Amino acid sequence: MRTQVCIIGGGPSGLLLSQLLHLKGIDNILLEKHTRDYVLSRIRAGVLEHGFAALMREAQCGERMDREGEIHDGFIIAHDGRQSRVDLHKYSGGNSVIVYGQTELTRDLYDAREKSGGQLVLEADEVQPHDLTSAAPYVTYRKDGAEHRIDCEYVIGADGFHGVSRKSIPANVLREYEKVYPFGWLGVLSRTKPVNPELIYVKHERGFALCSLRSQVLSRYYIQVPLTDKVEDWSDDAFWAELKRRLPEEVAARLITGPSIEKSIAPLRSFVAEPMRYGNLFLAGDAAHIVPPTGARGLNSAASDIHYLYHALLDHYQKGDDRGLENYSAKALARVWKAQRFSWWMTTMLHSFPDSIEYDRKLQQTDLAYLFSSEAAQSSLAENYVGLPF
Ligand code: RFL
Ligand code: PHB
Repeated sequence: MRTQVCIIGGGPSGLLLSQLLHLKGIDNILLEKHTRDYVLSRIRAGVLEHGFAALMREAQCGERMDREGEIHDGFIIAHDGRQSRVDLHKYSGGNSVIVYGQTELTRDLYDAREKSGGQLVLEADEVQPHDLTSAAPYVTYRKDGAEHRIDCEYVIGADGFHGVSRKSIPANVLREYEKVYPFGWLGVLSRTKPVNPELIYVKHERGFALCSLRSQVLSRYYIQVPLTDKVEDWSDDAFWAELKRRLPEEVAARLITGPSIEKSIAPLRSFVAEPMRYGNLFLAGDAAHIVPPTGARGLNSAASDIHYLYHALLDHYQKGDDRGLENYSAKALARVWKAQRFSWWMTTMLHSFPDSIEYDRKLQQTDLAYLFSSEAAQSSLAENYVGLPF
């Protein structure tokens, strides 16, 4: 098989790029290790920045997002016995975010790719890129017991944190930066009415908690847990009881609980791999960088990579201009590091750290006191949360 662009990974990054390129007549094949149902079963992001939403519309996949997604103009931070509202709209110059689940967005992208006859290979095993620094790279994989080969011009590594793409960059070229946090988030999805119309981020001495939602009948809640905890340790009743202990009393009193329809623990990690290009391989999304979910930046950072990569490939194929491809890594990383900084700051301000000293806890309190006493500080939070410009 031969194509212009071979995309490894059928998560939101790979699918979005595949669809955008397809609409501009750039031939591409996407290889995904798992089934579509498996990819859709992973409950992840819920908050989309407007730049991401714009890309979904450009990909002609924004219709259901615009119909069913909820526009949020602000969120609450509960801390030190208070509930303080961050007015995103006011402090970001009229912007907002859209609450629309990654599962639904990924479903929309799969539907669009399938409707337009996109070349998707699902359950592709042993995917391996080759000859990445030559002008004729290729990707091999196994499917139904047979070996296949795709010759292409560019390989896009959009295969997430555990993918094969980043691992194909030689160790003497790749530089990795990593920070592992000493806790994880236990998340529960339940078919219940959300406790609040807006998200509530909770800083509590027992640990962080988050009340989020997918729709008016579907809630998503998280609590900070030690890394040693296992999902099996947490019955639904234990989860709800612990969440209630961390919520402000009047919020806990109106919390509607129900059986969990998904429950999982995600460890919190910050990670960046540099450079994001090696020869004709370009990394995008979680394949190159991870943030703790506190700032809702992960999927949104993936979207900015796709924005840069899409325009770079368009310039290459339509105008013969390679400057975008040459600058891709530096440009993407500049924005990636800002998302890293913001996510680290939100995480540090709102979580309980097992090894913190009294001094650290005073600084956390002061960070929040300063935030809600300063319009400049709230503007800084708001412009990062709604998404810095691409
Ligand atoms: P994905 O979604 O991991 O997709 C990668 C795909 O590649 C496939 N794959 C392979 N395919 C072929 N060959 C191989 N060798 C392969 N290895 C892997 C995988 O099967 C998969 O389908 O990466 P992508 O597309 O870059 O998307 C990134 C986002 O998924 C991620 O950043 C977000 O989910 C992060 N995140 C959030 N981001 C936000 O912007 N806002 C949020 O509110 C938000 N909340 C979250 C989150 C992530 C969470 N977890 C569980 C990590 C909440 C949580 C709890
Ligand atoms: C979610 O709804 O899953 C979610 C929302 C906001 C975050 C992280 C996760 O910061």
